[in-house]
Amino acid sequence: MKKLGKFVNTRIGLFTVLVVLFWLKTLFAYFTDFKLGATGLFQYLILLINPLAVTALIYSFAFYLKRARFFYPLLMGLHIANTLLLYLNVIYFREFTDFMTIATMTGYSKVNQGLSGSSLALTDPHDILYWVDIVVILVLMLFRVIRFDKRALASHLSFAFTSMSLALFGVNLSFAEMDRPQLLTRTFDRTYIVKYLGVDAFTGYDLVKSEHINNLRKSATKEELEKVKKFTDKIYAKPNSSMFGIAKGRNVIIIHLESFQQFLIDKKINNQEVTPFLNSLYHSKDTYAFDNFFHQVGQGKTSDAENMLETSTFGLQQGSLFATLGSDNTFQGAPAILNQRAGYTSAVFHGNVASFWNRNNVYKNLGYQYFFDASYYDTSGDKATGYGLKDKLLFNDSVKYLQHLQQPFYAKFITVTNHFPYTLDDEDKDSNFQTTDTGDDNVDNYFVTAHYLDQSLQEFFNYLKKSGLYENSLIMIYGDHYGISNSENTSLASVLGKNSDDWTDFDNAQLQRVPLMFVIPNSGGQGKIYHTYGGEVDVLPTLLHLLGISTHRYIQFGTDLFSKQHKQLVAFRNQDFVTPHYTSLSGKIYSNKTGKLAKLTKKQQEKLKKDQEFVTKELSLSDSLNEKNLLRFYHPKGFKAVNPANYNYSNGLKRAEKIEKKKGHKSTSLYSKNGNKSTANDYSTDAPERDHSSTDSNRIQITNPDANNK
Ligand code: GP9
Ligand code: MN
Repeated sequence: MKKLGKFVNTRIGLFTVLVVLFWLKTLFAYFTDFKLGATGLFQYLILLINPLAVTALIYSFAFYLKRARFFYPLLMGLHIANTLLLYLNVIYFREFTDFMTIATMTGYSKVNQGLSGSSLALTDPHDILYWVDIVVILVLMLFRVIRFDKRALASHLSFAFTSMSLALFGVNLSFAEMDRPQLLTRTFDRTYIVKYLGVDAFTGYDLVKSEHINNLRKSATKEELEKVKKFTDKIYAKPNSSMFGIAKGRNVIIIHLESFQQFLIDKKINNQEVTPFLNSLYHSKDTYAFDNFFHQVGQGKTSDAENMLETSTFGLQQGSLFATLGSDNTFQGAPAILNQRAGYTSAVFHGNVASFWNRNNVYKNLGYQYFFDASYYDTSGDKATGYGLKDKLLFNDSVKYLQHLQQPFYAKFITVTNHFPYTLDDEDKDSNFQTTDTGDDNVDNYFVTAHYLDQSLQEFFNYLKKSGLYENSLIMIYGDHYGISNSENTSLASVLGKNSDDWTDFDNAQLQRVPLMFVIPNSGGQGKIYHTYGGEVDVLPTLLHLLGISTHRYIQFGTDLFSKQHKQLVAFRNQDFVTPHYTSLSGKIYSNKTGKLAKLTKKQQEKLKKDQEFVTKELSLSDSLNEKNLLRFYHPKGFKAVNPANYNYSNGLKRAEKIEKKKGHKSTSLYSKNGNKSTANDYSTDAPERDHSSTDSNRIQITNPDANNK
């Protein structure tokens, strides 16, 4: 005790005690108030060490002050400020299951309004533990039990502390990168950054990022908007009159096929179809399908696909638009347009935590009325894999919510089971399906999870038919991006009947095709497979035109795939591109016919140069639109700007039921139409987990505190 007393009376001693105290408080927050969902020994190890480095780094700055009357106030001030930041995040997390960004702190964010009086009511008796050390130390200082040490640290020693903390932070960062590559460049989830680097590092990182965005936005002018508008006006393609409005007034059901590539369609392995159900849809007379449709995502993967489909603008060159800009961006996207033009109710069903890809914030800016995230489902035990609820359960367990939505609705289902690393419990595997034997686990397992996804879709379609939803819906199915990465494509080559030895970049590019199908039952049986070249930015205008909604007034970078004026030039996010005849990769032009470098005439060269210029221009204009948030200056006819403060995703079911009640016999929900009876019995699934009541180990963390009222 005496020794400790002596130690605290030195500068290094007090510094060490404060660093340790803050470390303990952070760990306390990690394990009680925050739900960070750490799994596995390595993640726990990172969790344990992550507050140490940054705390030591920050506190070490006090050493540079030589005089005791400056050193002590600064050191204590830093400790208090640091505790305050942690504590405010604790309170904030209790309300929003999210961490405070600079935008929320400064009141700039319209989505989450920062802490209000009501959030302060969210205090808990154990909060005392966050503050008690400070009170004790201040009292001890007052009574001279802790005495000020007059001896300053030599400059080289102070410097040693700072650089040691920096080095420790480097170790922390590299551990984090090992476990979660591209943690900072992709920024998929604030929770992840806190989990790996701590609250301080997250706040610092967010400060740098938001400073950059703020500067960009401040400099934005209306003229820049005009430039964008001029471009999108010029590329606008008018609807094909034979397709315009053929699905008018129908529900729109969107099925996001995770990591699903076009090569899976009609693929047979050991003489068995991988996705027999999707294949049957693909060839159906009710389906308008595309076989030259490409994903265009960047680092934002799923979220980039969502952004393109909802807004017909591109994702960003770096990082995810959802994560970096989505909390504050002005969108003029599908849920708002459909609601305002045709009275659609909008909802997303997704069995992962709401904060992933910042969806909890972005969806509000898009105008989504409901978001049924993991907290609405039982994801315990074997019901989920790494990214959330298994697909068969997602569809089955969503029906109880879906049936209460007023029709017409725009409902998006984001599947997850067919996600890297493509692991599936044995109980979910179809014993009749024999996958490939390439020796590459990812490739071999990919077919197994794709097969599972196909089965889950079939079960859902059976329900749609039985419940009557099918007939008055348009079901749009698409793959979000590749599942097998370029580095693994050589393992895939033999499965595709190719030779891995002469696999090229051209082959990689061709594999970026993903499915796109519009299933429109009873639409005249004109469905077929279109060979038009297009990409994810083209979906929104195509869809709106099918629903009979004109799009000329909006700023959209894609064009209607059915239109005769649609330009068949598909830009990838890295400025490569594909046309019906050529594929341009890092400036090299391949012929699609031969797969080899193309021999071009002068005229063809000129034409391709123009195409490249077009691609560069559209990407950079889309970036300027989003980075500078130019849509805030744009007011298309009849469009009311979305106010995110109007949306709240807790108690979704109760809210829908309340609307049903209020509307009475005018309610158009499936439930009301069914004589106020549930349609859940129309659903039949062979998912083995259905009746497992195990709640032992949650594979993903449920983070919504309102979970039990739903
Ligand atoms: C997570 C899921 C996966 O919720 O949508 O995103 P991805 O890793 O494919 O971008
Ligand atoms: Mn994805």
